[in-house]
Amino acid sequence: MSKFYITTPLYYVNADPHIGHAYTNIIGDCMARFKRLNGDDVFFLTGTDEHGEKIKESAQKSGQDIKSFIEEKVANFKSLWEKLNISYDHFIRTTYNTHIEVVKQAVVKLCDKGDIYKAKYLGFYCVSCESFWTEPQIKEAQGCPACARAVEEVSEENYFFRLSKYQDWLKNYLKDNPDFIKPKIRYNEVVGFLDNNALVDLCISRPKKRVSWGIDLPLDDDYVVYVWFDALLNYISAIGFSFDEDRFKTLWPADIHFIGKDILRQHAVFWPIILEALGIQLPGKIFAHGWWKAQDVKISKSRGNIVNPLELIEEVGADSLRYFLLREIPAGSDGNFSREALINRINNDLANDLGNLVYRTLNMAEKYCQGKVYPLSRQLPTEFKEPFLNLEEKYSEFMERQEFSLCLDGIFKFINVMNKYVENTKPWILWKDKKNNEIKYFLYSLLEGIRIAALYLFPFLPSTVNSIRKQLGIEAYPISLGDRMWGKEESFCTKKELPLFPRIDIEEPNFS
Ligand code: ME8
Repeated sequence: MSKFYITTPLYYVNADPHIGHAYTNIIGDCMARFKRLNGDDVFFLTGTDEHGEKIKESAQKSGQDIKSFIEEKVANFKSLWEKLNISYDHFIRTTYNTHIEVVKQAVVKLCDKGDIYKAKYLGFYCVSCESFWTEPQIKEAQGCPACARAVEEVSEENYFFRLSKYQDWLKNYLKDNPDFIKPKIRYNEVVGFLDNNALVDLCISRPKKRVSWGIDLPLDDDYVVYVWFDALLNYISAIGFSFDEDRFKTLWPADIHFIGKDILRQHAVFWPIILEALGIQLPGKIFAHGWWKAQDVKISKSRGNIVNPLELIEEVGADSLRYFLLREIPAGSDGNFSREALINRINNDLANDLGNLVYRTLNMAEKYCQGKVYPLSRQLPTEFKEPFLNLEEKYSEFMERQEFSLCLDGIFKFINVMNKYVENTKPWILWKDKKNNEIKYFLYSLLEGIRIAALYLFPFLPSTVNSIRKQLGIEAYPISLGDRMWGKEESFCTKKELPLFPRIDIEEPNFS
């Protein structure tokens, strides 16, 4: 059993979570469940980023004091994760004392090493992205290069971290570790950036007279720590860095940081350099997924085009939403969210293909065998061979590469071959001709196929799979990828329930 440490970004608590936040945590959860299914010892971290100007401004606008504003938002994130079945192991908040201490220690250590200095900062700041930008960057993008909003001109004394000192080291590290950033397009983006630009040292402080909501900078009472320098350190503070060394040694390095492509620079440039400067091993992989858009515009609170995951869960259920987000686009690409596409996926794949297969198989098991299926032979039907063996070979590979959509494609090919098997076998004729052994073999093959397809589907549709396992009468033993071989289950005692996915009317209110 090997450990596997997964992280998501820490979301800003300036607003309630939207579909984009849900997406990253669903991806993280899918990976966590796959790894657990595989027998690995998973530690899955998520949490909230609670300092900085943007949060203070939002609290002020809401008329609440900052602490109760944040508590309310944190509760909303946690409640969404519960509704979406996000199986995180720990929820880190950047306002935890343990985290604050780790941030302060990191600043002191880097300062002692000579990697921090004080200088005048002349440049631009985007409050929405909490990011510093140079004049040429602002001129070229005509606003914030990340979000296109107006930026503030800043002229202030600040503390800087010597990012530039590590540029060659990072370039070499990336050349030696081509799988460090995924997908490839994002790796190329970072390598290209480092080849064509000189890194500017990172400003790691904000004067208290401008930004008071943050961690006190241990070097100077007039400053707080810049929110990104604070937040990135969560990945080590959450697992005990400097205060629970045994735990830290067991879990670090993180095996995969899931992020959106909007925060690639912070994770693929700042973070590795901070770790290197602190003498800490680098994480295994940074996976930057694409954006959900609405009519080609990135979904975000400030653009006013958010899609509320709670309303969708209410209407279609958590598993259907998880399925759609993981199936509709490859994780590295952008995609447009539309209610029509969501409903079509649910009706076609989940209600028609999967739901029908399970329902009619259990129906037949009850009608022809009173739910008790004991076959004479447990041979894999010839028709199943191709999709079944393909999954056996490729499933783990797809999952390890975060190719969730391809993986689902393979599982649904198998499901559809089973649906065809029902149509081609014509069991009602076997029944009429009293071919009991053939009927048992036919039903066993379907139930065994459903059992194995459900195993593969577990990371994507956890509640649905639990229901399928109950209906197959196999819920008592723990689910494990080790049980995916054909013929493992000797017989089935089924307990049919209602169809898994009722069809949804396309004419409901539009959420996009
Ligand atoms: O950046 N499509 O927090 P944040 C897909 N606090 N994913 C999206 C998305 C969209 N339209 N919109 C947001 C921060 N996301 C920092 C992170 S980590 C140490 C600090 C997801 O609340 C995606 O994962 O702005 C993106 O990277 C993240 O939310 C940004 O969340």
